[in-house]
Amino acid sequence: MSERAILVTPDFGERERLWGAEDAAAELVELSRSAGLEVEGSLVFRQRAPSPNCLIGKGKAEEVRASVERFGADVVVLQKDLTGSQQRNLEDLVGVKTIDRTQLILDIFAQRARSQEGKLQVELAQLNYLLPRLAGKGVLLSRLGGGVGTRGPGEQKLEVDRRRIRSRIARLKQDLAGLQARRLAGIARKRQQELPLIAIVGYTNAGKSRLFNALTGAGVEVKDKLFATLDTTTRVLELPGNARVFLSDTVGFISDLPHHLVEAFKATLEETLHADLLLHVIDSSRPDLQRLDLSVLSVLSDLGAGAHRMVRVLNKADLTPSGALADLTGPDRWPEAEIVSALTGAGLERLKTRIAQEVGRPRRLREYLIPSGQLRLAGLLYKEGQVVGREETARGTRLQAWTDDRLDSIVRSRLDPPRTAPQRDTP
Ligand SMILES: Nc1nc2c(ncn2[C@@H]2O[C@H](COP(=O)(O)OP(=O)(O)OP(=O)(O)O)[C@@H](O)[C@H]2O)c(=O)[nH]1
Ligand SMILES: [Mg+2]
Repeated sequence: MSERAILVTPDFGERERLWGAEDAAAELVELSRSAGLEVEGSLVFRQRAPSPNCLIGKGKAEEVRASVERFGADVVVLQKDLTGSQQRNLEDLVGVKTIDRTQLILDIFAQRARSQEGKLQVELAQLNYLLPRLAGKGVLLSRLGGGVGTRGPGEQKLEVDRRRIRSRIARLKQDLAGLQARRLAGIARKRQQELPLIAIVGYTNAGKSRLFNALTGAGVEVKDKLFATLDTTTRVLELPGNARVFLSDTVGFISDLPHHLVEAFKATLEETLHADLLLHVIDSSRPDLQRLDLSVLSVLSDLGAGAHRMVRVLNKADLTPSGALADLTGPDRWPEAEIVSALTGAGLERLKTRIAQEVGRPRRLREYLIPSGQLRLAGLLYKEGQVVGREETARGTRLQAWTDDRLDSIVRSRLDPPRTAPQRDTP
């Protein structure tokens, strides 16, 4: 029987946050369902500041307890991360097991991990999460029974002291390094075949695997759940004009991805780091796609793939009104984006042609210093190249952009106009 959950999203009015409490709460519902929980209720409330003692404050905790009792809930899920002591205090106040968003995501990963590498990576992330939270004699570790938030590297394995956890972490890192070496050798072999490597990236549930299957005929699992895919799959993709490339599908990203997971899954994302081109799949039907786009870019830059060449692919076009699609590909949004539906197959031939063009016309990352009087050149770089960095300096705007040789020579020729005024000899 699945566990019943009450979800709690406190809103501390953080100004720098990318998303509002309602979006955060909606995503927590999706995450909870993906973890196999039955969501009985979701509480969202404003609060001036986090309470150091139990994060949401005693009064709110009482309200949560009332909901827990009304619905006979087994677990409370907090949208914000808890410290070890906040978690214990809150559990005392609400009367049931309490977990935070990071634990929930770790739990989904633990449920889904199939490959040996995936399992080791999840265990590593879980132990790294647990380690600083071990207070005194492992209250956290003494929990028994299955269910979300208690699944883990195995309860017996957790019944050990910090030192043993540390040595387990060291061991896991070693084993993973071995697997990673093999993975790198695999990538090197692909390189020898001299086929470009194209990696599909994007927010979880954007339709990456479905697109991958539609393009390559592979049978990667597709699910309307978050984090359906945890492993990387690579296939050869035939393109128009007899070109061939490697295409890979991999784990999806999410806003505020727990950094332990990013660290642990670096090896799985190795294909992404070595890719010649990223296909950034976006669910065009989501109203908050701008935020998701920024989240993906931020994870990519955390990984060190922030400057990769990228084509945005607006997927699920069958669900999106054509007016909205036209806005998305308007001049001030993503004019270079491809519109597709992995479900109906619309746009896939165009996408393949585009991939063939991109890999047939190699671009390099170059730097340009555009004087303030020549900003039209910056516009050209934005339009025809791909600008990945911008910095205002005293001498003008410094842009880092992917350009092919043709665009590069156009920009450079206009940047350094030959002096028209003849040099006068000094008398
Ligand atoms: N209507 C529609 N649904 C789609 C389309 N592409 C994917 N989906 C659905 O969206 C859901 C997620 O698809 P996946 O391919 O598993 O998404 P993903 O990006 O691989 O997700 P993760 O592996 O969880 O990161 C599934 O229910 C798909 O059937 C599309 O073009 N149109
Ligand atoms: Mg997938």
